[in-house]
Amino acid sequence: MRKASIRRTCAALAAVTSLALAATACGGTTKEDVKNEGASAATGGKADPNAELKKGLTVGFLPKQVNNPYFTSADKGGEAALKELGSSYKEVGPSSATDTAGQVSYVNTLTQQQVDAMAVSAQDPGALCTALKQAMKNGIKVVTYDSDTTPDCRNAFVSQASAEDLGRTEVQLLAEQIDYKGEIAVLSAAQTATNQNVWIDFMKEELKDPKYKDIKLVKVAYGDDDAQKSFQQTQGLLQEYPNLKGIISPTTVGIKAAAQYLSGSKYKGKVKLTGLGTPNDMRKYVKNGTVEAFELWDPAKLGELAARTAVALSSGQITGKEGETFKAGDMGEYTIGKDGVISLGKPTVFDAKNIDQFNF
Ligand code: RAM
Repeated sequence: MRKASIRRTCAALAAVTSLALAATACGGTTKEDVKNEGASAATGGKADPNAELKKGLTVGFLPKQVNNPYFTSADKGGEAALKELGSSYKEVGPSSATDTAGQVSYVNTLTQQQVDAMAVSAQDPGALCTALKQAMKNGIKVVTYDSDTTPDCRNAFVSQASAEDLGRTEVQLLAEQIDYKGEIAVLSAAQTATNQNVWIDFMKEELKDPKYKDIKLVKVAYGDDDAQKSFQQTQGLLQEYPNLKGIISPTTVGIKAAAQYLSGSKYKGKVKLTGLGTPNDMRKYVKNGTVEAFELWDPAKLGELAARTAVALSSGQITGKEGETFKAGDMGEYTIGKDGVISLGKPTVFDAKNIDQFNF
């Protein structure tokens, strides 16, 4: 076995046992070695923009939820990019968006399997951090995509768009539809979801503008990215707030379930709904007058960029530091921003005029 691979095996052991035990079991690998390797993984060493892209890598995708069509599209984008780059793809993950312990054990599994990199959408950043740090100590590159952790728990975050833009524009879309007046609610995903929580904070910021003085956010409800729970939460919102004028649902599962409820109720077309949805899920509700406009990015492109970032990190082209640049194939050149964030670009607003041009 080559030295690097011995080190990786022993470091993987450290992920599942304790560092001290791994150091003993691995003889030549001391606690200090593991610590040093971890430190350079976390800070990333020095980037070589001209380094050749490595082939034959294995990149594990760990979405928030495997049976969510949004992640199916995203991860397929990652899979296609890895195939093109001559590397392997695997996907593991929980079927519920509130199985935080499950996500942690999937991180540990990928670490034990000694993947070269992992792309993770965090259900709960607090719960995942220790396991991700352990993965990085083992030399595994960690990319978060879709839903971030804190910057110290990953090498880079591939963000769908600016969180601020997403939060503010969802409020703007709804405000126009309700003539800047009335009670509104948010139907979110899981209470711990980093992405939804950041967007909701920016929604609240946007609502502070005096032009929204007649709009009142009455409740943030959580449907946990579960279709049935999201449907029931929508029903509950209308019962609790009979004067509700609009709902923002910043989750593809939530907005679809809310549209389904509204379209079969007396509120259809009267209570406005916007947020983040896929054109294929929402087409029917745009055509039947339940929904006027909503937005999203292309999830497959997000997955592709996560895969390309993982390979660039594993190849040493980037380390995750602000200002580093890399070529993401046909997607063009990306520059790493503050806190290791790489932003996909601007989201698209979908309405009756353009929705038929999109198929995802
Ligand atoms: C759901 C998930 C995902 C989010 C999209 C908009 O599929 O909560 O994290 O980015 O909606």
